[in-house]
Amino acid sequence: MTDLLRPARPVVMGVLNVTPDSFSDGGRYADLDAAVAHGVRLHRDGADLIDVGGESTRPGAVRIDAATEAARVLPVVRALAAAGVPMSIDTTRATVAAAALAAGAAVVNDVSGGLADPQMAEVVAEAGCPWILMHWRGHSDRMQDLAHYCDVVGEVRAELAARIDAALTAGVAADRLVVDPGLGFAKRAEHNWQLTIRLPELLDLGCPLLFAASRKSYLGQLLADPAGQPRPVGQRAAATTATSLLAVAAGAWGVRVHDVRDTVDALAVWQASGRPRIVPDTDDPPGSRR
Ligand code: PMM
Repeated sequence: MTDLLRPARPVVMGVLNVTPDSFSDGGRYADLDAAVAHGVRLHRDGADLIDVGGESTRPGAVRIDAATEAARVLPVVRALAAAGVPMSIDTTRATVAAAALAAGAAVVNDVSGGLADPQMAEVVAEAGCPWILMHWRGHSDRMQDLAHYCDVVGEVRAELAARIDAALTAGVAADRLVVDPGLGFAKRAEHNWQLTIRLPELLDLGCPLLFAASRKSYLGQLLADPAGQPRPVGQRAAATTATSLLAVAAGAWGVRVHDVRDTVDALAVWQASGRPRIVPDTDDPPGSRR
């Protein structure tokens, strides 16, 4: 999987939630055939990885047990593996990750950055697979109470650095790690925008960075109607593509999106135009904020 972490072009992860209650696609792919067909479609649209998740992480979501989560994701992972579709498993549980890796997933996408389950590092170290460490402060039922920062970028950066150190201490190889600022997870809209604007400060942690803004509520707020009603979830694709492109142009390794085709098309335009970079608006020399 070395190529995946050093790709010739930005990586696109397509979201496949096999949950009844995810904020954007909850309930649509709870049926096995529908889930597999959607995963195959996203792969054909150009997704490098299909991110299969069985537990909703929308704000306020109540946890399900590990057996329920495994029963949702494993048949889908098996079927997509048989169809030759590369996958990540979106889970915070070591048992689910291990079973999904055995069933054909290639990457662990852990929204808790290894905090929710102390066994996760061991599973990843043994598998030798890439591990996406997202910035996280607590489970979804209470995460919005944890959205308090003096300097959101500095604090997210420091907390991600601690997760990188913990992973290395547990024996995970440095070249297996990907970081993610965790947009919307214990973050309000202003926090998400700060993390977007100051992405280079997270990039100089030295790991590939995944940016996952797709259809999130801060984009709905940005596009609210004159009465203040947020733009509905299904009508946030253009804003998602724009923010994904900004992140890639700033140096992100990859993006996690629902609307794969739009994203792949936008990245093709960016590549054809010479991959223009966004220069951060700062006088600090690279690495000086470590
Ligand atoms: N967001 C969601 C789920 N999984 N994984 C990573 N690495 N980063 C994220 O921001 C992230 C994630 C929640 O969104 P969804 O309901 O659309 O899957």
